[in-house]
Amino acid sequence: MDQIAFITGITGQDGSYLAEFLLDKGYRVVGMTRRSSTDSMERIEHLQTRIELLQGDLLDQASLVAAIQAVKPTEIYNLAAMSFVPTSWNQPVLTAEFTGLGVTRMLEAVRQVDPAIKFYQASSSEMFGKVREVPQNELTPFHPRSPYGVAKAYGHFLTVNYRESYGLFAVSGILFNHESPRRGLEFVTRKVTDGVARISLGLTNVLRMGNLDARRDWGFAGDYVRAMWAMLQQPVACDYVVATGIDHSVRDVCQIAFERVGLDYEKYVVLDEHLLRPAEVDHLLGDPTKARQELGWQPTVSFEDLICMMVDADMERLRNHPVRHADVAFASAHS
Ligand code: NAP
Ligand code: F7E
Repeated sequence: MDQIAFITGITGQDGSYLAEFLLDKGYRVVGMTRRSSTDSMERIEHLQTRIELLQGDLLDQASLVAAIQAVKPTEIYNLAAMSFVPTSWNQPVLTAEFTGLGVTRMLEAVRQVDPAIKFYQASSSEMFGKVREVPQNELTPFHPRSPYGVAKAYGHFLTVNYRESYGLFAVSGILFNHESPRRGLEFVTRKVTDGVARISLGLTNVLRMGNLDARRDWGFAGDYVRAMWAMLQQPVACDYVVATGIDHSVRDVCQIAFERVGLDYEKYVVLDEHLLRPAEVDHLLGDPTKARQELGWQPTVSFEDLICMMVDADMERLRNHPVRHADVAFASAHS
């Protein structure tokens, strides 16, 4: 049978890498996009002749049912969400609608249209929040620390519940932070690599940052989409932690990124208290043993190589597209 993948959130970082990966595997790839007055196709422009796009919104049940009926997918990857943690405090209800209830709407649509469709839910290490143990694995209890984390925990349990209640092949991938040159400008790695490039090119001389001591387990997004696919190829549906098993601080990100262009981060990085969070997740470190053993999954890009890859890409972009400087300055001032 032909493999058909339906990806929500295809215009996002992970959606773009996943679409590339599945096209290379011979899938027909259909992505869901929401209506916008501006173009959000930047990350998938290079794939436009190879993928199909369909309009739909996680807030609109009928649009999800209609899309799944039209596409008849064999696999659904539910990547769409409001994914920026600080925004979830400013827009907690909308975050719950997109990131939490959106999962229910997708699962209900699957149940209604064809319960044989395999379903991947993009869950998050943010569910561990105030961690109960280090490192975190599939059995570690959750203690989310933001409306985003709470909404993701809801989506996770709902996915498990639909698997147990209705026998759906529904899996929850508990992914730790993963980054790339396509990462949104407001997330910390990309904010730093973009800021470093701007400082190196003489466009600014300061980088305002929040908590430099927070620690995360950062990997490369291109590696993580392989794990999503592998989960749907297992004989039995279950949940997996996907992580590198190595943690670093935000300070490490700064140090490596600035060193890449021959600069000392301490001369440019300034603490901005407005960037501290109402409740911080201090330390996330994943234990990817189950993914390694059952999925045969391993990361291929080291933390150092990831940050250097991102700095190099931002240097190249800002050298070649000076028109984007204004956008970048805006994003930095607001995240
Ligand atoms: P991202 O770059 O922020 O992309 C989010 C995607 O969701 C975009 O395509 C966005 O579309 C779409 N979207 C948002 N609201 C929508 C709605 N109401 N209806 C339809 N589409 C909507 O996120 P990402 O980094 O690729 O992450 C993918 C998923 O994995 C997310 O669910 C995220 O929460 C989760 N996750 C990410 C990480 C990570 O480290 N990256 C780790 C764990 C889990 P527009 O382009 O129109 O905005
Ligand atoms: O922050 C600290 C900040 O925004 C990482 C999302 O993909 O991963 C992501 O969530 C850390 C936090 O990612 C700044 O306080 C310091 O401790 O890059 P981030 P996140 O909140 O971990 C999880 C797994 C997801 O699921 C989410 O969707 O960095 N930090 N200074 C800063 N963070 C930002 N953004 N900006 C700063 O200036």
